[in-house]
Amino acid sequence: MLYDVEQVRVDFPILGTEVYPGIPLVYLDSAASSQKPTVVIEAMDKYYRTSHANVHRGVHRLSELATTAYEGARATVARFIGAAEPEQIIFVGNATEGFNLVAQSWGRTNIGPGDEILLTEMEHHANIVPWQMLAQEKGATIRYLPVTDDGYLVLDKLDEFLSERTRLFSFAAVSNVLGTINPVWELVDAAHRVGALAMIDAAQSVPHMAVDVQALDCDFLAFSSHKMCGPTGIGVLYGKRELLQAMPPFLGGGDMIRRVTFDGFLPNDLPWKFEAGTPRIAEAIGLGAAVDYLSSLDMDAVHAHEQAVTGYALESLSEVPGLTLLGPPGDHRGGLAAFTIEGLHPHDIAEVLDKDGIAIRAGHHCAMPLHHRLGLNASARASFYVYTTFEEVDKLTRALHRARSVFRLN
Ligand code: 7TS
Repeated sequence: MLYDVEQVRVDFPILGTEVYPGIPLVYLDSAASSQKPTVVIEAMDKYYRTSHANVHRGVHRLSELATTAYEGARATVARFIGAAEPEQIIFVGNATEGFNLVAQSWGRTNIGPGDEILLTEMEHHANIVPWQMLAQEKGATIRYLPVTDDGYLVLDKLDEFLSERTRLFSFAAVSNVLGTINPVWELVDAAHRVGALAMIDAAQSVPHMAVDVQALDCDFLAFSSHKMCGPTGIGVLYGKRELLQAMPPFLGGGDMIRRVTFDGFLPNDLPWKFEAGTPRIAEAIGLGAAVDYLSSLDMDAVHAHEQAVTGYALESLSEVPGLTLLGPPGDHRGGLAAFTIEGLHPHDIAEVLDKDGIAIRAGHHCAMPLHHRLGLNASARASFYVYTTFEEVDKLTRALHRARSVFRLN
């Protein structure tokens, strides 16, 4: 089922470049943002060269071409995540905007004093702060399902944390720090049992594994294009039709209206009700090309490749003296490994690795509360994707040994 990774690497021009003279790029930061294949770069280039105009308004040929391509990308994304209809795909700026849209539109109409929103301790700030803003305004309470020291959600406590006061349970399918793959079905089910809605942060799952929103029965789901071979500047919010239908617009302006008078406006139909102003046309086309590219690799093969690389990485990293891996042991986890090394600051690790052309991330990875829960300020994180090789993992491990000797830990 695995594909030829060397063949895949040829599709990504940046992977053939050198970071410093004679030092090839070893890109291990795809959880922050993935690299882009030629098909995506060319789809956007071709669009600008041959068919750019504003969408939904002109009767002229170019506007028709642009509209068809833009709406075609929506249909492609809908198929990719198993949505019943393209109208349930709202193009937003990124996953972050997806959460803000739901918090501001659904949340401000449905959340009141005393209501509870359940999150987990492993969330990215994008799935914390919008709810904190909402809770502050509405007098609602946010609760956090705890994580164990080895990075699993404490599922035994679900019944304690969910109640008839819970209006929404929003959680990551895959943690961007721990790598934990959460039991999404079970969590959605648990939310529905108490009458709450379930929102999935799919920023680290949709790029890496097959996701079917109808099978999951989630109410909302958000992800970003730039982590899945697509361009920056666009993300997706999926929602159940009846919920989206009932929600007020998030941003106002052109395109999101059916009619405007001096006294008021009539909102447009889905999905345009939530897409105010000239939309992200080239970005949607790029995302559509990225989805086609990933589909051509096959998402099960992508997942299997990452599992193999991650399993190998966990084994190799365990041989680095003083290294502590964050998150669950074993290889059934998302394609990333965050860690600390005794006596070395994560930023120092990242700096030493950079000299070898190895890009990793150091810091709190936008999950400060989780790091706090684990008693850390920061960690180093290597993350893997469709193009990561075992040799790159070897380079990472060698460089970590080198980092220890640079700081005289050997
Ligand atoms: N949710 C998760 C689980 C994420 O990993 C990220 C980005 C987001 C939400 C937000 O995505 P955005 O595109 O809206 O910014 N995570 C990371 C990361 O781990 N390192 O850099 C960005």
